Amino acid sequence: MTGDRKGPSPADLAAGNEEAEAVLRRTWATPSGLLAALSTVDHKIIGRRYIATAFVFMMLGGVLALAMRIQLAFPESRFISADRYNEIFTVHGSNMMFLFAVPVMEAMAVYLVPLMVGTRNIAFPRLNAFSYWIFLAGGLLLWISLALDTAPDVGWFAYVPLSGPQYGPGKRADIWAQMITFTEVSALAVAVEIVVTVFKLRAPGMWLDRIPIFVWSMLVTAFLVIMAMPAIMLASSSLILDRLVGTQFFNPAEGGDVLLWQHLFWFFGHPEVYIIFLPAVGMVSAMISTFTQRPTFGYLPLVLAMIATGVLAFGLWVHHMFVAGLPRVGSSFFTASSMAIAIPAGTQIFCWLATLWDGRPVFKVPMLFIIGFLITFVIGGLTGVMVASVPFDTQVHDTYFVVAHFHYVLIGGSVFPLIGAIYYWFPKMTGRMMSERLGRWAFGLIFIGFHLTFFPMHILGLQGMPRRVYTYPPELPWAGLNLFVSLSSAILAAGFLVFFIDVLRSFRDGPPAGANPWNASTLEWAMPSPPPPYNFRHIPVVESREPLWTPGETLPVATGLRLDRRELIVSSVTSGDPEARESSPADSIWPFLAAIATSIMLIASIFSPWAVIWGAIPVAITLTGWFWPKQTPEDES
Ligand code: HEM
Ligand SMILES: [Cu+2]
Repeated sequence: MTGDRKGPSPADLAAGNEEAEAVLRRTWATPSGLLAALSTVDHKIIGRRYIATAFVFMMLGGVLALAMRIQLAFPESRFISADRYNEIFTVHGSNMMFLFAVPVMEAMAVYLVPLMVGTRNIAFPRLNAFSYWIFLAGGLLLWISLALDTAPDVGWFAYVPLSGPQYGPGKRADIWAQMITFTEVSALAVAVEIVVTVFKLRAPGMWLDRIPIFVWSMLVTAFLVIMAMPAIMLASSSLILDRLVGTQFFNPAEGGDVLLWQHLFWFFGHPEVYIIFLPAVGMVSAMISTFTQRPTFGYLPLVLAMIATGVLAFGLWVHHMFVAGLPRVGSSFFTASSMAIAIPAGTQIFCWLATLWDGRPVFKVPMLFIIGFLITFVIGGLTGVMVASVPFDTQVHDTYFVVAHFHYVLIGGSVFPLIGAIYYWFPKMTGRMMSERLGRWAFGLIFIGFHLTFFPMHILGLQGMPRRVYTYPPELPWAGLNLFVSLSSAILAAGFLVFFIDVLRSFRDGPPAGANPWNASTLEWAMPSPPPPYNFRHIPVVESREPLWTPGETLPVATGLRLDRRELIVSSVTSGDPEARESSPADSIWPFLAAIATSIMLIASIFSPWAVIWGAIPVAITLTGWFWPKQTPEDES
């Protein structure tokens, strides 16, 4: 009841009363100041932070890549020692996969999904804050260990027995394994938030077949995270136990099994590729639709293809283990399923081409990156079909051919769409446009630099150059191409530099964007840019797949949510019909403190198993603070 209360009511807000809007703003806003910044649970602030942090890690990982390329430019180079090289490629790979690619996709979802489904905050906003801090702590752990020269040196898949107690002395492998725990806790938390946000917080009228394709892609991704990540956590925890308390999970001499590691790792590691790729599918669909001003062709086939990709992704992890000596029949099955994944991929590409064909594409910067994506990803897919065949894989296993292949897929399949997506959504996130001109430069340098860097690696691989070598003798015919590759990587780096400069510049000096600068169709463009703290003045009512393209009328809305407390509409899973109102938690410092307590426990348990026991005490205290009922309006329900 609001009638007996002083101050403006929801009806005043509907009538356009400014005081009512001010109350709503105050209810949702994060005050200024450090404590408030650490306490905020606004998904937009956390999402932006998350994206920025992931890009900082990407830049640092890129610096390591350049260091490797400097070392490999000439035979018998002495720039980096063998030991240090092992650390560098391990940190580069682990960082790119666990601290950049997966987190950045989830961070985009943290920012965009609540806006796209028409709600005021993500589900479980305090968990969301916690997941960011845990991610940050895990990233710092890895990078500080590199600075202290105790970084992991066993490769991003940390195979046992190399990473086991016998061959991996010191704390390097433990740091790797614990970094995994940090990033997986964070990834799982976000995945759960996304699933619940999409299922329960959709705007009235957003039936399942009106959900934007990007939101579908993040929903499928979230399920992949929930199913794949526990496998790697199991693996890394078993590894820590083997190393710290002398269990023998991976020691065949005591009844353990080395291959167990590979199965657990790749049961996660292959779906991981799709955890990175599926969000990109969603981004590409959104951008193609906007820049052709057409609904994406084939909504249903696209959604089904994403689900099929998600299911198939769990059926092909063994293609990473063809040379591990598994039974033949098994290998044939996994070859077939690896090739079958080309079917949903083909469906997606067909739908995009049909949309382009039907519309009049405008080639703004995001579209350039989509073209780069299509070309690069198709080449990576072709070499993927090649390495899925056992005889060919046996030949090129652990050579630079594989390094070329996976960079084509990872960078082509996700970094290109992602950079396009940053150009596309930057106006929404900051209220300012990025530069078309610098964007074209960035694209040109990145695209050309990328292909000149990675294409020759296929040839190096066929010439027999193994991966993970820190140098090579001058007699071998690898020197010329390696120098060429290293020089080209400078072009690639220059492209990323232009991109970063454009981002920093546009923050301050970019031209104002307005609410919907690209005339896009989905709900995130319905409010001013950047969005106000409460996202939507009134919760929109969705009547079609392209709510902003309905001609001639303003968006229908649902009114009546309270202004003086953080209320959301909770809707039914399938139809998006409103079912209840729920209040969304207020800002709180406890998720931050809980993340610190959890980090101390996880890091200390690298050194002593007892840390799990005493470290649980501060965790319990902070969680108690987090969940303590405070009788504020937000905690009433
Ligand atoms: C920015 C340009 C990049 C360059 C020049 C580059 C270069 C390299 C090089 C030289 C290696 C070592 C190969 C070896 O010795 O075996 C490597 C490994 C790797 N890179 Fe990149 N890379 C780049 C970006 C990325 C990105 C964006 C990702 C992921 C999203 C990525 C993922 C990996 C992985 C997983 C490894 C394997 C590490 C290992 O063997 O443990 N790289 N990269
Ligand atoms: Cu795979």
